[in-house]
Amino acid sequence: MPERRTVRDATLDVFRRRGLTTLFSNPGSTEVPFLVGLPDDIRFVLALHEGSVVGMATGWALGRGEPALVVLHTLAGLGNAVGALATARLNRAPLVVIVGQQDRRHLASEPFTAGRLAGLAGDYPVWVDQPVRPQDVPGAVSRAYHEAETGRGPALVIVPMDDWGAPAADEAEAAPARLLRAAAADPEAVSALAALLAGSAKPALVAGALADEPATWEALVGLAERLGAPVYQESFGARAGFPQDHPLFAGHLPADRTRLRATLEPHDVVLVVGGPAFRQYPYADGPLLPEGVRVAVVTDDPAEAHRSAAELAVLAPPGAVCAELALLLPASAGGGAASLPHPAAPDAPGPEEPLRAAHVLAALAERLPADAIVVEETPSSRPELHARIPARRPLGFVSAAMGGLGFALPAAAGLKMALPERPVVAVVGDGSSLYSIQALWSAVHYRAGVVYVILVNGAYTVMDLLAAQADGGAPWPAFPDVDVAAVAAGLGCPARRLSGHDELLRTFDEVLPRAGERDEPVLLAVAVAPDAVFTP
Ligand SMILES: Cc1ncc(C[n+]2csc(CCOP(=O)(O)OP(=O)(O)O)c2C)c(N)n1
Ligand SMILES: [Mg+2]
Repeated sequence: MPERRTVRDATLDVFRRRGLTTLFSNPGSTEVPFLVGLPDDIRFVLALHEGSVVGMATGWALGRGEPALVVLHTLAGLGNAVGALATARLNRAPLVVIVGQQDRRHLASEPFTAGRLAGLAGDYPVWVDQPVRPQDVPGAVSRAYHEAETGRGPALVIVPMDDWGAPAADEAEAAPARLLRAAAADPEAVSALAALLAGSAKPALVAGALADEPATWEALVGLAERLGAPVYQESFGARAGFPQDHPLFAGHLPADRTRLRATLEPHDVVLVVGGPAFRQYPYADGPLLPEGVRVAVVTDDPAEAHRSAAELAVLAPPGAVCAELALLLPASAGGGAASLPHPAAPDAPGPEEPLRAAHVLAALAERLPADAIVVEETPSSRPELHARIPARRPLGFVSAAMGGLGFALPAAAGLKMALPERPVVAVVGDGSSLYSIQALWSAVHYRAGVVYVILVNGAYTVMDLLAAQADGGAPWPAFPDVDVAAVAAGLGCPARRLSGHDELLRTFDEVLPRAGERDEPVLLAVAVAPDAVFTP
């Protein structure tokens, strides 16, 4: 008699049908019944902390533009992953997350490792399900796939460990085999925006993270050229939505109201594409906008539309809307080229002088291949990175959307695994590198040839600068004794310490031109002096 098909068999088939055949995990006892004897067509990817598990899966999902599969251990595993799950949501990375749970048959008595899991990640997951019967697990996973894609974030299915061996149901799953999302631009929405732009003498465009998609880049370039309008990038965004080497690129918007007003002052209409109006960081008094500036937003994220300070928000696919707008609007001479000042390369340091982040970023900018993916997590040097390193291709810039450190190392590994031909360079502060340092082991083991450039200033420099701005002494110490290269080596990752300018240039010349072909990560720990100013 053939063996009865189990919930596990049926769930594995769901994974196969949905292309969820790479599984990012850190295993525990509650996942053993699912994981032992995993079939060969499902690739298991181990990370040594759940923050890295989810960070790698996030990079993988962003790189492929499809949901990634994650299996987390019960309470402690999910708990460790919460920050990374929040980042996945904010970075709009679709994840199907299976969370292990103790055995249903004694859950009521709270056995060792049982957890109150459903609320643990707060409202950051786009969907959380605890199937009422084991037989509902495969359908819940199918639905999680759609929920993750539509909601663009992690969808969690909590599965007690005894469910996997239970007999599967015969009935079909309650989830569509194929789901198509309408992507056309609504003519009414397009004409409302067109009317606003047609009456503008000095329009400006702002690209947000949701514009980071090849067709939207193309459409936004077309619209900007049609209008002759400068294009700004939203401040502190997770992605770039416009080619930053284009003559109409006008730089990143400032992150405080005072300077935002000054920047937008010359314009009468501002159209934000794929972003909110407006993302801010330090609070400043006064109105958000200069008087008389009319703002419209087009985004396909409802929350972003709902919280925007705009006269008109259009909830629609931004690329399709921009393409239609470019057809509808008359060509205009506009303001012509944006006058974006490009910082000159800094003078080489003198023989006794330390390198500064500017030297490293300028040297990178000169050597990065155009299709490089730059993963940024270098808090005090972020403004300088933006000024010096333009994103030139879609996915050319990736950063944690709300600044949660510990994202860059694993996400870069996941991105490189997803897009092995693209050069992936992570520029990371020394403090930031330590939150998910164990991701280096996974990068080595799974042949993710990321170039990790660590800016070693021996401190949480941005925190020190913020403390100084607050006129207070910082109670946290510096950590000049931390040897990131030694930690990397301890995790099996090739690492070099660099401190001289010639040595830096030589190493970059050696490593960067062929960064796309690497299948081994390398960590370059570059000693730099702490920057003295931070004006985001
Ligand atoms: C998970 C997490 N913990 C703490 C912080 C607060 N934080 C923001 S920047 C920073 C220091 C970063 O130091 P480093 O990476 O060395 O960059 P530097 O400021 O030196 O450029 C800290 C602790 C955070 N953003 N995320
Ligand atoms: Mg630092």
